Formats: sequence, structure tokens, C-alpha cells
Amino acid sequence: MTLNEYVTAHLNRSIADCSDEELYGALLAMTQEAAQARAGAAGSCAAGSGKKKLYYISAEFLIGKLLSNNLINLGMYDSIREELAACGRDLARIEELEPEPSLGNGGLGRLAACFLDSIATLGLNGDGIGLNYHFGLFKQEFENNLQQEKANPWISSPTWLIKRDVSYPVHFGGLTVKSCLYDIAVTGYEGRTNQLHLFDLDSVDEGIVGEGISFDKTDIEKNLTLFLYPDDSGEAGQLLRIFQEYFMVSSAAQYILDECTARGSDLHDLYDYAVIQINDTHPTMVIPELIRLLTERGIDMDEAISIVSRTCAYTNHTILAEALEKWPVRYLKKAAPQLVPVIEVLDDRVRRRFHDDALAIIDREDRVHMAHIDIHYGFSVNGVAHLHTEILKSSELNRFYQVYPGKFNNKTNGITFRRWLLKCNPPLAEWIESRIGNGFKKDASQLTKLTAFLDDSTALVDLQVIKHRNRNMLAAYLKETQGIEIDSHSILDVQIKRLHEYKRQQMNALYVIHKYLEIRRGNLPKRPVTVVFGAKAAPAYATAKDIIHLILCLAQLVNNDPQVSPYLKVVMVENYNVTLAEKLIPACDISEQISLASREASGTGNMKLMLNGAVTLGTLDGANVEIAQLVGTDNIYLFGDTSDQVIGRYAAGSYRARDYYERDPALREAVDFIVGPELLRLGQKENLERLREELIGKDWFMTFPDFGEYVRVREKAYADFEDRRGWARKMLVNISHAGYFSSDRTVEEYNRDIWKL
Ligand code: 26V
Repeated sequence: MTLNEYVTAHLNRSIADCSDEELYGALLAMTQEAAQARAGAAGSCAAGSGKKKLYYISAEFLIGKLLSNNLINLGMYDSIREELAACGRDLARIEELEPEPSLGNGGLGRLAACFLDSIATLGLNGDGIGLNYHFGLFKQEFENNLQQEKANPWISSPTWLIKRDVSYPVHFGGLTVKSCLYDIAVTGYEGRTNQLHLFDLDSVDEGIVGEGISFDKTDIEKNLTLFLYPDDSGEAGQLLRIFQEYFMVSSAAQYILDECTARGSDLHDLYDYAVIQINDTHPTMVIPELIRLLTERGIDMDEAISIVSRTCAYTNHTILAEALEKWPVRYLKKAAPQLVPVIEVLDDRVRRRFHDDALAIIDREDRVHMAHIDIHYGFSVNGVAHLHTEILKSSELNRFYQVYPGKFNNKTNGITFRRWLLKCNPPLAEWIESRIGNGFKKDASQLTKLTAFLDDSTALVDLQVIKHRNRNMLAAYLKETQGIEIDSHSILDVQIKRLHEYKRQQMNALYVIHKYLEIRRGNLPKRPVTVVFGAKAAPAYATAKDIIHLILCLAQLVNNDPQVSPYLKVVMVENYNVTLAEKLIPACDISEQISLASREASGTGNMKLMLNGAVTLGTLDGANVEIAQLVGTDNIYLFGDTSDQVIGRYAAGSYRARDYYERDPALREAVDFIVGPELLRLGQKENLERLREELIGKDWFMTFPDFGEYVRVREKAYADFEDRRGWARKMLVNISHAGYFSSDRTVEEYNRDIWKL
């Protein structure tokens, strides 16, 4: 059916007479119908007809807008766009009306979304399970150069959510609530349609949200599915997180058992019907909850533990201690008292078997180490990039690796090329197709065919033209949506990711200060540079918010200085999200991946930027290591201490930031500038002084030792950019080796080694 036929049948009007809102509604409905029709046909899909099914449980699914993505995956995009264009209508404008679902925070959530796309594309039988947060993560606004958090309502009519007639009781001690299920169809590229199951609280009440994102954290009956990651700096916030997690996994466990039973399982053979991938520790309680439910259904404890251990697998996404969940037993007793005896049994068995505190589940301070449950009672533990998995094995989880060497495996992350190339960068996708055909859309390894054009002058010019066009598009978009002007002839240097000290946005800011002062001293760059930041800081993370404050003050200073602004511009985009990423990534020249080596488990922004022809400036951390191996040292800018050096320095406890500050005048100048008169005029003294103190007194993520080399290597990249042909060649090398980072490859590996669907 054409769109015109659809609106004629349903609205009794032609496309030309419909508003954009009506067209959006019609497209959403048409897409949903096409997706469901394919879901109905899924049984006939050979790869999906096995009896085992994957359940990917995650607290986050950062899915982004769905309209264009679904149209592409259903093969409807080109015809709809042309049909609209013929009536003078613009699909991109219509898409602007779609609210972005705000169901994630960063890489972990976006990874889950990419995996759903690849699972469906590969025809695998697998659904996602998570929560339907009404306000998602907060919406970021800037006021007085400070981040403010606002509620981010995204559920409006029409919506992709389809209410299902499924609900479960969830018991929290004295309180019982009801969960209800919504589904979002996940359409694979020329593949099958799977589902993202999002559980909601039947009694949720949006009305309890007051100023900003404030609400009564103790009102569990009304607040459970309002926000993702509410502030957990206090006891009420931590308890709420546990209530949310238990609500998610209890609903999920009941759903999985019901579905497997309906498909023929007698529960003794659950592992033949289900494999549950636990995305970080947020869903870990699914293990004791399943054990509990199986014993309730008449299976004895020993067997229940064995069944669940053969069903669950765990992915670790971080080695940062503060992100590894350890919940006090007394909190669990409040939120999920029925799980505590099960967890005690699990701990007891571990203690009897190993006699080693380091392997225990409940520690001496009565805290439950969630990851330890996963490792003992799951059958697989994977890291998300080669280096990260090696670090897990050799240091962070070494004791566990010694006792369970066979459980550990690596699955280097990936990204879906449908969204991160076909959808976000049509000019590049078309150009690639014109050169190597369309096989790369389903088999990303074919991108290596592009190496045939490394010395083809026309190809190299084409790439520069495409990049320039994308920068123009970005410039227009930022002007229209945020009132920000950028020079599309400047070098676009981009750092987009959650704000965290280990990712070292502060080091980038110190570079900006250094560059600003250099320009003021008359050392003018050959070409203007635009430094772009996009990041949200967790509401209770003071240092991260101070770094945002510094960046916003710097932007105000630099952009209004007539001597400097022709050469340097600083942009911090507001409310960085998937939609903005899709605009920034195709336009970017330099991809900042500057985490402290060993701390960034993988990174996936690095892969998206590489695929779109940006050149990485980074440390040897996470997947940067694998990028470097693929493109070779001529096509990536590396600097900084290695992970071994960093791990050694932490172990020795020998790092003193002040020594570096005292020794390096350029560094000292930049650090002191944070509290100099120029910035104090624009910012809050308290925040800026606190940030400088944090750096000199602690600098826990060791920016100072890497700063000098960072400046030198960044300058080298800017100088190399002037060799336009040479730079275009680097772009092409990066694009042609990005195929390895397709999430299709990652998901195939999960399936081969873990899921075995
Ligand atoms: C951290 C925080 C900090 C602020 C409050 C909310 C919150 C919630 C969760 C976490 C843990 C973040 C775990 C995570 O996102 N890890 C990222 O996972 C990516 C996918 O594997 C990986 O590419 C990134 O390197 C890793 O940081």
C-alpha cells in the first residue's frame, strides 16, 4: 500500500492535504502494521524456528527515534521519501516530530539497541526485556552555564508502544504492585521482527513529579517507572534503584517461565528453551528470582540452581569500582525479602566450596556483590573488548578467572550499520554502494573492498565533498535547533559521550584553554577549529557537573573574544542524545577517544565515528586498541600511558598530580586559568575552584601525565589535516576497516559461543 492510499483510506484525504502530524501518525501506523505482518511470518523463518530463545535483559535500551530506522529496515524508506517529495513534503521534517525515547544513559543502553537490530536482522529468535520509564533519563538544559535536569516525557500519542494483555504481581515485602507489559516491535534489516518488552508499573503516577526531576523517592507504588537512574546518592535513592531492578527482573522471570512453559518446557529443561543475557549487573537479581520461582513450582533447590546456572550469561561493561553494584543486605531485605534466603544459600555454597572471601557473594560488611552472583551462577562471563576482557582476567576478576577459566570470553562490541551509516549518513552510504555494490549492508566485512580506491583521486575528493556537505547540514541543524553557529570550513573536533572523569573531558578542556592562550599570544592555527562537546552528567556527580560548567564558561569566553573566535570555537550541545549523535557523527573530522587507558571498557562512539570517516585521536584503551590494529598507526593518533603503566601506578599508589603541575609550566598555566579572572567573571567561583582543587589534589583519572603528549599529538593531527588528500586517505582507511565493528559480527559471536540459538 502506498502512503497516499493509506491516508486516503484512513483519513479520507490525500498526502497534500495532511498536516505533518497526520503524516507522522499514518507512517507510524503503516510501519507498525508492516512490522507485525512480518512478526506473524517469523515462524517460517528458518533461523528463528529453533526452540531456544534469547532474552536480553537490560535496564537501558537507548533505541533512538524509530520511524526512519523502521522504514529502512522494512525496505520502505526510499519509496515513502519519494512519494512524500513528489507532494512537496519532507520526511526529515516529519521525523522531527517524533520524540526520542529516553530509555538509556550511554554506551551500555545503545549497545543493547544495536544488538536488538542485529538479532532481528540475522533472523535470530530473541527479545529484549526492560522497563518503560515515563521520563527516561533527564532532559539536560543549560542555565547560567550550569546543567539543569528536567523531566523528559516521551510517551505521547501516537506511540510505538503497544499495550499487551500481560501483567504480573511483584511482591516487595509488605507491598504488592502490578506490572503491565508494553511491546515495541524491533524490525531487522530485511530480517525478522522481534519485540522489545517494556514492563511498566500499573499504578505509576506522573503527577508526583515536582520541580525539575524531584519526586518522593519512597512512594514506590507511584514512582517505580518514572525515571531511569534516579539520584542514588542517598539511602532512598539506592533503595529505589533496588526496587526498580527487582520489579524488572521479577516481571521478566515470570514472563520467561510462562512463555517457555507455553512453548513446551517442563521447566526442568528451561535451558533448552531460554538463554538469558544479563546486561551488566542491574538485572542480576533475575538469577535468585528464577531459582525462587522454580522452587515455588516444585523443583528442589539443587536442581533449580543448576537449571538457572545453565540459562544465564553475564556481560561486564566496566571495571570502575563505583559502578560495580554492591547492595547492603538490609536494603535487599526491604525491597525483595524473599530473595535474601536464596542469596544466602548461593553465598553459603560458594563459601563452602572455595573458603575465600574474595569470591564470596556477601562480604564481611554484609553487602551483596551482584557481579559475583553472575559469575558463580551464570555459565558465561564476557568483556566487551579484547583489552577489557584481558584486564578482567588478569586483574579485576582474576580470582574468578582462576577458578572458572572456561567461563570467560571476549565479545568486542559493535554497532548497527543500519542506523550508524545507512540512516545517519545517506550520502556516504550511496557513495559506498556506487563503488562496491550493496553487499556491505548485510555483510559489513565487504567494506574492505574500498581499499581499492586508496589512491583514486576522484574517490578521495568525493569523501571530502561528502564530509563538507554533512558539516553544512549539521551547521544548519544546530543553528535551527540550538541557535549555535559553526563554521563548516573549520576542523570539527568532537567528544561525545557520558560525562565522566575517566573519559577525561577535563583534559580536552585544558587543551582548549591552552589553545586559547596560544592564539592570544599570536600563534594562529592554519585553519579554524571547532571543538564540540556533548555529554550529560549524572545529577549527583559534582565533579562531572563542574566540568560541564568549565566547558560552558570556556565556550562563552572563547566565542565572544574577537581576537580568538575567528580561529577557535567551543560548542557544548544541549541534551546530547541519539538524535544529535546522528547529526554530529557524519560531520566529524577528529574523534576524541581520550579515556585513561584501562578504564573505558570498549567505547562504541569510537566505532561510529570511524565508520563515518572521522580519524581517532585517542589512548590505547578499550576498542581503540583494535581500531589501531586494523587501521595501522598512520591512520590513528595515539598518545598517553598504556593500561599496564596506569594499573601499575594505581597499584603503587604513587601518583601525585601536584608533581606534574609543578613541573610543567604549560599545564600549570592551563589549570590556573580555571580560576583566573576571565573565567571567574563568567562562572561560579565555588565550582571552578573546587574543580581546580580536584585536579591538583587528586586527578584520580591521571590527566596530567598525558597532557603534554596530548597537546603535541593533537597539533600534529591538525597539521596533517592540511594535506587534504592525505587526510582523505586516512578517512578511507578508517571507513574500509570499520566492518569488523558491525554488531552483526558481535551478535554472531554471542550466538556461536554463548546463546547457541
Ligand atoms: C554508570 C552510571 C554512572 C552515572 C549514574 C548512572 C550510571 C549507570 C550505569 C553506569 C554504568 C555504565 C556502564 C556502561 O555504560 N558501560 C559502557 O558500556 C559500553 C558498552 O559495552 C562500553 O562501550 C563503554 O566503554 C562502557 O563505559
